[in-house]
Amino acid sequence: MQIRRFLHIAALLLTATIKIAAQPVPAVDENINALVTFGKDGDTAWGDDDFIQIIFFSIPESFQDPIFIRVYDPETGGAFDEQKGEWNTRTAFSVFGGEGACSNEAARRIKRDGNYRSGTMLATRTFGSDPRTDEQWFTFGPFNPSEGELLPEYGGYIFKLVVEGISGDDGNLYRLFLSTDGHQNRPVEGAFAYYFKYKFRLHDDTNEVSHIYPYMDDRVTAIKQSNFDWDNDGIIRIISPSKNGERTAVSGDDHWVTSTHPLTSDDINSSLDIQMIKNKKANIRNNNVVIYLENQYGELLPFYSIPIGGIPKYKYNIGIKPKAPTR
Ligand SMILES: [Ca+2]
Ligand SMILES: [Ca+2]
Ligand SMILES: [Ca+2]
Ligand SMILES: [Ca+2]
Repeated sequence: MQIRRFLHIAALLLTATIKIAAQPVPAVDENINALVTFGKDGDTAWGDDDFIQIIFFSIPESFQDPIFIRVYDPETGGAFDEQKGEWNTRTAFSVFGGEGACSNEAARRIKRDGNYRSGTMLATRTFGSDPRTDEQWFTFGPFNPSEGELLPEYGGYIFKLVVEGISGDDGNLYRLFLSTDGHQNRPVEGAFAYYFKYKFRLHDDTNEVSHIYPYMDDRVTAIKQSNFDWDNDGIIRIISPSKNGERTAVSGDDHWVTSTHPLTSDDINSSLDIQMIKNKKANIRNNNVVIYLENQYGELLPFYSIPIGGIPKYKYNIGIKPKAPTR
């Protein structure tokens, strides 16, 4: 990564994180109900393409107290989860730090066929169906921030949580929280999460709009978005300084679609607001989906739990035509 790009993102992160401490995943601004990972014998038509989810947490270098990674409803059974036949799913949650946790490219690829469990494993635990953790928080840690991988371009010390459905065919729904406390959710000031491929459950309520916030650095001239198993549930649109709701392609059942969207210089050095608006009439429930974004070089773009630079708004007034792309 170029130094200039680095410094820019670091500066923006700093600005964005002074006021906001946003460590729940899904994030508050995303308005997403839950993350989801199916057991590896799951049917991809239920919305998980590879039964693995990878989430990164970034802790500022200045933060020196222990941190905890907390998981809500880590088990698969009882409430909150998606049953197929008998509950028979086992999910491994593993926390990684140290060299290579994020810098190893295999951890940041769409295809999880390399060493995505790179770095040093700091903790791991496998959950089946378990009433003791049903609708309860389970805590990993404490971890010393310096056990993470120091990557200033990603904002500090990086921890990686790998969630793998190691057996069974049910859907494990869960939420995460990066905390300073092992018993309750207390945000780590200045920390945030990021992810390159995101798997989650859309709301059942058709009035809810979910969001993701990828950051556009100064190398991006176009984005290619890909989504999986959207079940044609409404529309996905892009809000940015130059885009007032440009629609992306939306997938149907059990397949990927992609669409490419050129950006203008107005969109650079800010986040996009990618909005997911459900079909009001179809009333699709239990809709699990996967989404990722690449730049024009095919490099994955992270989504951030804090919209870096704030939530973008279209900047032109009605009747004024956006200028043509200049890049
Ligand atoms: Ca089952
Ligand atoms: Ca449960
Ligand atoms: Ca669960
Ligand atoms: Ca789906």
